[in-house]
Amino acid sequence: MALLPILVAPDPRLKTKAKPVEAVDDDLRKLIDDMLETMYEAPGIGLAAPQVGVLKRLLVLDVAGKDDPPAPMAFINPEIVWESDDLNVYEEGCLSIPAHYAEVERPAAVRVRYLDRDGKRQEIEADGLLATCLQHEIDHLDGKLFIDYLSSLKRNMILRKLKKETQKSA
Ligand code: GNR
Ligand code: NI
Repeated sequence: MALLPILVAPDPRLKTKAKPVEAVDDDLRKLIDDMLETMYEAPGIGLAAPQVGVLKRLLVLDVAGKDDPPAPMAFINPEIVWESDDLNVYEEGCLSIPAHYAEVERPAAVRVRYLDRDGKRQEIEADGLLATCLQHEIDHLDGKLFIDYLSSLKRNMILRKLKKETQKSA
């Protein structure tokens, strides 16, 4: 197991569309385990491969409550095959946009087709936090961040601050 460095915006890799996973093999399962370890350590409830610089269509998440046992999940080549007409607003954060939060409106429920860590085809219908998190992570695979849903004024304010902080730590 290993912790992976998490990219922070603005990084061009976070704006790049990721490529489908070709083979669900031991190397991919090692990446999944490293991503889960990185997500738990951060801590976060989800992590997409592009956030650790791997431009593949892969994400992990765990939306279990604090007092519930861990429920790690991995989604390979996920596709939204249905979304509800009714919408939900969540206050979102992102490990690649540290210390900034904003309300984002998304479909309240989604149906997602994906491969599991054994390469088996699966479908899941999600609502609540899981639906929001899945959409947030699948957006990462398409080079999209939650700040892309905000006004350009708010987005640019956040990006300017992040740039300044990156310069300080460089
Ligand atoms: O840890 C995270 N929390 C979160 C809260 C609301 C909506 C989405 C998320 S995902 C985020 C981790 C992350 O950046 N995943 O890409
Ligand atoms: Ni994120």
